Amino acid sequence: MTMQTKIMGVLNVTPDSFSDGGQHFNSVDAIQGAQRMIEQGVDIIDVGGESTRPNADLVSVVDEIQRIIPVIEALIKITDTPISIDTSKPEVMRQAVKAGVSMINDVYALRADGALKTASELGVNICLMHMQGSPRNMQNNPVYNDAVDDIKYFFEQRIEACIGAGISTEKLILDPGFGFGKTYKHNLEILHRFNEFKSFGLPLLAGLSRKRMIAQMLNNRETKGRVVGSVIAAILAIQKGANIVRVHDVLATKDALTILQKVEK
Ligand code: YH5
Repeated sequence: MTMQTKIMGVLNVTPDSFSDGGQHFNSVDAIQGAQRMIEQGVDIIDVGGESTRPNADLVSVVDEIQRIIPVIEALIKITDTPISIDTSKPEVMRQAVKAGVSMINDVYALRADGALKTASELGVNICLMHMQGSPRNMQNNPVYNDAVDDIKYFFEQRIEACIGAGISTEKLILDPGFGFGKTYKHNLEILHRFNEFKSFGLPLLAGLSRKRMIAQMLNNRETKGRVVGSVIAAILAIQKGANIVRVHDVLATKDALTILQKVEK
């Protein structure tokens, strides 16, 4: 059960305010970061050019493509490690798949105009993440009837939309989207009941790494002190059925997973 668990490493390709040329130094850092993750045994590299943190600035399609495509092209040359693209924009999906990525990781779950059709045409794997609201407003009083049931209803709707667009369910991965339009209480409930998302028979992805809910569980620890909390949260999600964990700290998570697998076989 835990044998097939995969570690997805987060590779942010966002502007470096200290570099004058912007793009160049940025790509070098990103490629070095990816190389480090590869050495540490990452299974999937998740390349993202648009910050989806609350209140982050929106990035134009052109900017996002200019940021991520050179990095993807460089990675494809140096590794066979599967690469996913963290985007909601159809044109970015197209260019990224053309450059060699094998998975779309979409925090909007293909709700942007043209995204369903594009993803269907591209034929790659797709992670459908749940988010209530948009990154701009999602943390402003999120409300659910029952967070897990409401997210399951959302998954039903999105799976139906994908099937309607000609996407095979074999391509789909589901993710409840920790921190995306959820209070601390909602996030804890979703982790506690994570196994309920198994009912779809699809692979599950959990992204808990370094998120605020980890800090909140640890009495508002600063970002740098969230590694141990993030690793144990990833392991708990795996024990509750997560097949992929999206993490910043690949080596630490890999070590924890190795221990889990030795114990559970
Ligand atoms: C996710 O869960 N998350 S980007 C705030 C943080 C730390 C980390 C306040 N993309 C997910 O990682 N894709 C992101 O500290 C994602 N699932 C999937 N599939 C947000 C993030 C982060 C935000």
